Amino acid sequence: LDLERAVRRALERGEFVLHYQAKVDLRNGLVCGAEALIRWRRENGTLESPANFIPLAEKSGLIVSLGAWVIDEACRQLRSWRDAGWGDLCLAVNVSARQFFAGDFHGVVSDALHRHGIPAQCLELEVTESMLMEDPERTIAILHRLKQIGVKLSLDDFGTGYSGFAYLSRFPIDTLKIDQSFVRNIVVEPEAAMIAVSIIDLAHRMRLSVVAEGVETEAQLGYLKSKDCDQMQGYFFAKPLPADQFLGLLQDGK
Ligand code: G
Ligand code: G
Ligand code: MN
Ligand code: NA
Repeated sequence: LDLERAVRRALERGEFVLHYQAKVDLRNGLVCGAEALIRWRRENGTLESPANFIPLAEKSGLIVSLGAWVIDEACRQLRSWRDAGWGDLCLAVNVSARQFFAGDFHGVVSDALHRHGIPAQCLELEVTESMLMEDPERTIAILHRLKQIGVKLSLDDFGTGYSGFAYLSRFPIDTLKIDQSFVRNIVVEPEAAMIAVSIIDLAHRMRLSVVAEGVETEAQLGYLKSKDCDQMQGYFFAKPLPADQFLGLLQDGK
């Protein structure tokens, strides 16, 4: 309960920040976007990982306002990068179940886009399979409303959830993100490689794009490229960075 109060106060005081992890287009090696990941800059200067407060924010319902802040802040940041000449950049934000199913999620998304003048296709919402399977029919309706706005939708941590092919084909999504657990072992475990390759193949047959997460080595990168994976994210290229350092990364790659 103390932590809950602290999170609420931190939101009022503006102690949350977003870091940005590059997404790289594997065809040309260029940064095509980033995933926004929240951090809590505490009074004593330490950066708190979301693993330590997102679950609590979900339980208490604070995730609804915290999540709305994340979407607004990501759009604000994207506006400033677009103004600086980076018009092709896309930003992805993570969405949690309680936030997704809360009354006016659709309104939160469209308001943030309008407030900052961001084309909808530049914003991507990352949802997880397990979250969508809580109530598939309601989920499909919400996903369709979000698609009407024009935002991109991706399935995060793909391969670790429960959705069968029947539902997968009914979710109006754009992208599958191969879970880190497969990517980590991709060049050492035939099973992990087989799963990753199957996900790439499945995505392409469904006309979806596919992103590998957690790429840490050149060997993993080479393997994914040889299997026609579209994009990658991971420490091999860049860790999640504060906004100014992410901009530096963009400028260096120019
Ligand atoms: O970078 P990492 O330690 O940032 O993230 C840990 C976990 O927190 C991941 O599962 C990630 O998806 C989640 N996470 C990071 N930022 C957000 C956010 O803004 N909203 C939600 N719901 N989850 C987030
Ligand atoms: O659940 P989601 O996929 O959104 O969470 C992303 C998490 O993965 C964040 O905690 C992020 O910091 C972390 N991450 C990103 N790239 C790598 C990587 O190359 N290796 C590892 N171990 N973690 C990563
Ligand atoms: Mn994610
Ligand atoms: Na993931």
